[in-house]
Amino acid sequence: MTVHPYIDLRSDTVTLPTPEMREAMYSAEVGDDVYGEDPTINRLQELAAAMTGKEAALFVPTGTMGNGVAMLTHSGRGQSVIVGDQSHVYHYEAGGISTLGGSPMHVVPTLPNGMLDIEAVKEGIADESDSHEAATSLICIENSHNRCGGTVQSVEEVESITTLAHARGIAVHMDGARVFNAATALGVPVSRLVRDVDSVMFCLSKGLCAPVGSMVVGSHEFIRRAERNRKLLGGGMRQAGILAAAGIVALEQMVERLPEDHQLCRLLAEGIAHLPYVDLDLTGVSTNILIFTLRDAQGRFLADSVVNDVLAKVQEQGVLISRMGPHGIRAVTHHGIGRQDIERTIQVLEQVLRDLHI
Ligand code: TLP
Repeated sequence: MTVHPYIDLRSDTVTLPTPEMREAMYSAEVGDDVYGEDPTINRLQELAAAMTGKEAALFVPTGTMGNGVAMLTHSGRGQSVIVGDQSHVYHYEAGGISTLGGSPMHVVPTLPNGMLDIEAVKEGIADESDSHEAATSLICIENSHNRCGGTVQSVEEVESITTLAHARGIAVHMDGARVFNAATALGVPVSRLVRDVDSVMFCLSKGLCAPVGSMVVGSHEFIRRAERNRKLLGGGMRQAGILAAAGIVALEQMVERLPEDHQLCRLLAEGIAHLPYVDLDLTGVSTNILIFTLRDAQGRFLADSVVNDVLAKVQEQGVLISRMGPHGIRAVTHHGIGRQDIERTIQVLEQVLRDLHI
């Protein structure tokens, strides 16, 4: 097993498969999944559908492919998709649905908790009757919200989007890469949180520690069509039950420990909130992602070069944190991080920031 010399808070994507996962992978029963004959993938898909309360599920290699497959399935060429200006699908998926499917993205502001600005969504909805406009086919939401700092939108907030969308005949897709973190923080079953959305993508390979894999869930009909789009993108794998076996362990064993990650993230936030230059909103810290900025006494963001220098000095002391967005610094807690790692991180940040002279 790889032992990382650093306290690695760059992302929960760095998590390693657990011994139970490796066991399950070793003994997984497999078959050709393009023929639908991999029993382990079939079992994972049934489990994912049951846990999210949806009819069917599809195993895909990555979250990016899962979002792509879902969006291609909902939206045709020349139909537009409403996305948030801070969303992962907009920032980090190489142009996503616009590149893949010829669907323009209509970008609306994101509120601090990751919720789309509902008035902007209402104004952004275009219909078929005006030939100037690309008619809206889909609204994408993200929960928990990565670039907003792992923030969570409530059941009611999700419903306010789905009610609006469905009244206009528009589908809603949730990028739920960390939807189990969101549901855990809200204290609701994940099936309740996603009940009214038409599709969800969630990742097995982040806080849930599987080495590879994401799921797309939705209706039978939706998943049937999504399978073709997965094939189009080259995601039809063969004896990938080896990977799905780890995914089953992820869903059966790793969801219940997510509160530990959330508590440690909170501990980190509280431990650094009072440090010089640190600007962070403790009220928004509800899952495993912490985003903060560095500002001077006048409230101005510290220069890029200074922020990079801080991260380099922190790294010299054995702690990896990363940048997110124009000014944000991101730290993500996960299975590989314990209380002592967080205490050490607070110590290191304190020392580096107290020694900073600008
Ligand atoms: N997020 C990664 C980076 O791409 C930023 C990370 O380190 O957090 N949706 C959301 C909300 C995500 O955070 C990510 C990955 C994805 C989709 C894509 O998943 P993968 O990396 O499996 O393609």
